[in-house]
Amino acid sequence: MRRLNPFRNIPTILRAEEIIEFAHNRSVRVSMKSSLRLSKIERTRIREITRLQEFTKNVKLKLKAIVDDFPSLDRIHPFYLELAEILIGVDRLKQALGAVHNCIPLIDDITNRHLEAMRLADDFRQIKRSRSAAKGRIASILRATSDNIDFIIEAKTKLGRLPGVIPNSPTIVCAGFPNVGKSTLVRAVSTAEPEIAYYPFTTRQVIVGHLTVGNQMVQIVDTPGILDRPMSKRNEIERSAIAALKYLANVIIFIIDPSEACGWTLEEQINLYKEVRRMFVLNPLLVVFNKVDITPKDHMEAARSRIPDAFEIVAIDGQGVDELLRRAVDEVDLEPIEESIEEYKAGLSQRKVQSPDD
Ligand SMILES: Nc1nc2c(ncn2[C@@H]2O[C@H](COP(=O)(O)OP(=O)(O)OP(=O)(O)O)[C@@H](O)[C@H]2O)c(=O)[nH]1
Ligand SMILES: [Mg+2]
Repeated sequence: MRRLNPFRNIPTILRAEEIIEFAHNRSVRVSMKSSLRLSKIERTRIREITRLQEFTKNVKLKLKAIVDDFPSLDRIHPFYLELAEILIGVDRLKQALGAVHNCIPLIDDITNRHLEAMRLADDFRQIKRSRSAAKGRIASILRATSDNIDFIIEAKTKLGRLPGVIPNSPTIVCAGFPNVGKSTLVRAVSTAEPEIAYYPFTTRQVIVGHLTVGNQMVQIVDTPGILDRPMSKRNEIERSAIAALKYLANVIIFIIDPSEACGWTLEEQINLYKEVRRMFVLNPLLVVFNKVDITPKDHMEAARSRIPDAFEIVAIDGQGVDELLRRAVDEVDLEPIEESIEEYKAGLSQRKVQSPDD
């Protein structure tokens, strides 16, 4: 099954100075059979022209690789596009890729003009000066765009750390305030190994795990805690949790800690629950009271009176968890997934029919 983080396998990107050095090393290494019948100036001309061509070829190769190896932002899964927007800024990224791409015709132009001068020169020092001037000007172009290259490298590093999601796999997303036990639940039931700690904001990015419920393979997503505040005030970590809810969730498990050991009141948590409910009206959403093992009786009663149909679990020892997961899987609307499998199969057999090899 294909796991999909389109940014994970981008090959190494060289920085501006590294490209200059790489291309320079390649260009001075070109060896030529020198014919004794040629005059010194002609031998110099051929050697210097070849060196400049080799230098340009390698610079262009590396610049083209930066642009071509970067996943097309217009075609990636919306979850990754949104994360790219949150973590990097899609417009700035497109602008950086465009700027790198635009260096190529400038470099061609400089190379062609200097090659022409080298072909016409009648002094070997002049030929060498032209070659060196061309390399200098190309290096300046690269240095002028080094901020863009550095930005693309930073984007590759940040986005490469995102989890791989399996598209079309039924997906449960766990959300709630910080410190309520989201990671404890996800870690207990799936392959994911998020860090768990007694303080808030432990989970700082979306984490994906897998589990089987009955005979159904399910993806479960742990998210960073969200605070009850306006969207415009939310930081990039909270906004990545919202992106997971928006683009990955077939079912949302909203966890509330009625013991308030998490550090937030029941009231604050219920406000956030209501907001999430409003934002994702169409998603099935299961409310869960976690930490019922340490919740005082009066708190428990208060919580039950506010949300009577909430599940009650103890994520640290698994109490109530199986039932919760079974319900979550029941809530996943599997129909669209079956449809997309059928579509995929139909596409395959069509391609087979069309294939000239068959
Ligand atoms: N008593 C009790 N403690 C729990 C339970 N579930 C989680 N905890 C504790 O609550 C604390 C927070 O748990 P996490 O799983 O890290 O919480 P989180 O919601 O992922 O927190 P962030 O990543 O910061 O948003 C840890 O000390 C857990 O051991 C539970 O059912 N009972
Ligand atoms: Mg966590």
